[in-house]
Amino acid sequence: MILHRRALILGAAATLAGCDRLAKNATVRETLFSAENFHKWAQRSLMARDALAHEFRPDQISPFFRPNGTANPNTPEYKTLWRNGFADWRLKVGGLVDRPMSLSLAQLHGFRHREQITRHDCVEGWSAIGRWRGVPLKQVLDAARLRDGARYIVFHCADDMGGGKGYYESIDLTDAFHPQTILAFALNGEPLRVANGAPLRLRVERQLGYKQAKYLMAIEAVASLESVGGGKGGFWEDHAGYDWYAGI
Ligand SMILES: Nc1nc2c(c(=O)[nH]1)N[C@H]1C(S)=C(S)[C@@H](COP(=O)(O)O)O[C@H]1N2
Ligand SMILES: [Mo]
Repeated sequence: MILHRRALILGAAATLAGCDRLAKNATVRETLFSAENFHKWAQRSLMARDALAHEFRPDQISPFFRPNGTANPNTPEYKTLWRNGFADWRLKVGGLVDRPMSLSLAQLHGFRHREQITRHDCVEGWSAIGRWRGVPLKQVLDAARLRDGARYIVFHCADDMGGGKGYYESIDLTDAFHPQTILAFALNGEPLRVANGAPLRLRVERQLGYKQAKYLMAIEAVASLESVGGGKGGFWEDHAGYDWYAGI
């Protein structure tokens, strides 16, 4: 299903670019969905960036939301935060903003919430439907006042992916301000479990599983992705050549 939809997107891109045969080549495909080229392509294509992801009925919710990737960061810092029920956890909001912030969970709960029942699709070939509740990212960005030069939002996570470096991901402002893009603190009516990203994780519903950063510690507004990790905008983008734009 995912592959089929992605093939359709790819087909549309190829037609627009006028190079059907070339686009089937893996290198061209990677280049097409890198952060740099994605914008040019999206502008020329007919893709509606603001369309909503499908929302499901409560009876369609999966009985179990399978954890994937890191299921517990297990670092001394994270364990300390967890033991205290995340009372000392703070989400740092910084980079190209006029008002840097450090938000507690209680403060995040004070923003307007949104709830959505959506399907999570992992590239590894499994899906799960869950009811997410959280704060639209737009609200936090509006409170922090993005500066003119900001073009991407980067998410920094608590899990150590090797050498003390955490998982990280990024999205552009179109996705950052999308109504279904939320900083989620609850899944299926319960506070987020550690396995699913406690205390806070990103939901960016038009994209694949690896974009849904768990264990958020900081969000940063940047002008370019060059200085983020290896420069491709995300942990798996840098380490496994995954597309930066993982549209579904
Ligand atoms: N911090 C962090 N976020 C992450 C990952 C991870 O390993 N660390 N894995 C990603 C992948 S590949 C998927 S499919 C989803 C899994 O979310 P879940 O554990 O709630 O199922 O989280 C994504 N976000
Ligand atoms: Mo995934």
